[in-house]
Amino acid sequence: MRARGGPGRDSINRPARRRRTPRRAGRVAARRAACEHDGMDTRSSDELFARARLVTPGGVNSPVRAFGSVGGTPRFVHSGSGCRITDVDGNRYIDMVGSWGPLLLGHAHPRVLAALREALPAGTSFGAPVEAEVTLAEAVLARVPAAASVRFVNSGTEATMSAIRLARGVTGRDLLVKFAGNYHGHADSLLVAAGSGALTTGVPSSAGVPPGAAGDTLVARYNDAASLRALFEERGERIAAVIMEPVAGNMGVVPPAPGFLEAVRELTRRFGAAMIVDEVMTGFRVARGGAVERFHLSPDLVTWGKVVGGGLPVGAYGGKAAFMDQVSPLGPVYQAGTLSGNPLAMAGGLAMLHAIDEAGDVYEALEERGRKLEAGLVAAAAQAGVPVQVNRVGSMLTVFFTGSAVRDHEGSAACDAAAFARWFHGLLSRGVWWPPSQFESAFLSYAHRESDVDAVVEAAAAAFEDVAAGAG
Ligand code: KE4
Repeated sequence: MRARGGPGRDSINRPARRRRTPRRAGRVAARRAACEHDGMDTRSSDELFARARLVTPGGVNSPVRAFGSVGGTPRFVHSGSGCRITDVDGNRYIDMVGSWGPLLLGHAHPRVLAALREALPAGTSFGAPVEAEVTLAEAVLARVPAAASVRFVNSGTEATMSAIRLARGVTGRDLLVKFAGNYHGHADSLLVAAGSGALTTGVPSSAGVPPGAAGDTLVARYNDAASLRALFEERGERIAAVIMEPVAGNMGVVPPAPGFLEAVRELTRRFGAAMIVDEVMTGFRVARGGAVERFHLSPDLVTWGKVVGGGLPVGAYGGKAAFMDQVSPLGPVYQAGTLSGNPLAMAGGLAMLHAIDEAGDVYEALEERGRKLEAGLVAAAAQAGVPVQVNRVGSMLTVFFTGSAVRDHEGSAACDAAAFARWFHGLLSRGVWWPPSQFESAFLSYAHRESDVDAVVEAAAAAFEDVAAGAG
């Protein structure tokens, strides 16, 4: 790969510039054109992607990053600051992905970086308890009093798979219910009618998941309590738990219909099943106490990820003592992890939660800017004559390319993904990095100022015109 320094910095390996002859200039121009995407110089991203595909499946460490459903070459990021990221070719973008949710306060928040710098000299991992684990657990429980205790793991997937095992261990039952289009990570039993990347790759259930693992997972329709009731009436005595996204984000954003969350709680309570609220995406984002606070929920178990780690690898699960007191070493349900409670990750998460409190108006600001963004996008699409539905909860938002309301997985799957892809590239070419899939949530951060929202709307308006013109 040609060494290229970050933007505004000379790389120490940058080759001395050779004098350009007309013939050479022509070759350079041709090569540049071949390595331009969306009107940008993407040579270093292209070179890195070619290298990456030789050593990593698809060249990425998580499928959705590969731009599979929108086409084109994924950009390799050099750095982030606030609401902006810069790729390895020096192209700058307003970031609407936010690392898929962790960065509620934007990239490289000074409070988080300072906490990591302070923790680093003490060492990176001990495989023994440290104070930071206790302090972060106390901070989580202070925000979610519905949970009696919390166990830290290293990802959202670990959190949900552990919560499901716990529910099965405590109830003595096997069956799990999830909702079509909800994504809870890549554990075998959860890759059934899953959302997020599983939808993006068009593989709603993954290869390699044996029938025995998937067979105990039943699927209901999101926002359709009757479909859940039917499963309980048929097999309720065998259902260990219902796991759900309290605000769906992984089929695109789909808010819970009025009464839906309450219906899930009533049915699980009536049939003795655990209600697991998966707050990996919504936790500490849609309110200080997450969806549990915003929607006044009383779940048996909650899972967290993303924000709780401040951008470091942290997942967590917690809930009622009747469940959590059965987790090893207290009880018979086993779960463990070498790097669980890692001191650096704990420091990052704690700094994030403290910085949110210190800012004082994070949730009000996110609601206000989210409302402004939503209104701007709706008006821009209407102006271009492009039929869209914009679903939003706080700082989570999806632009669905459809003329119909999107209330469940079917509605989401019926969207015009090709039009979305054209819109995505229209935005990218204008310096806005939107999530590269119709089936994902975009994320505003506290670092997005009103002027940044205006800039996103301006670029989106032009991209809608591209879609209307069938360009791209
Ligand atoms: P992780 O294992 O990726 O940390 O968390 C899995 C998970 C669990 N539950 C919910 C509600 C989630 O949204 C996620 C992960 N979200 C995706 C974005 N839709 C992660 C991005 C990716 O897969 O690269």
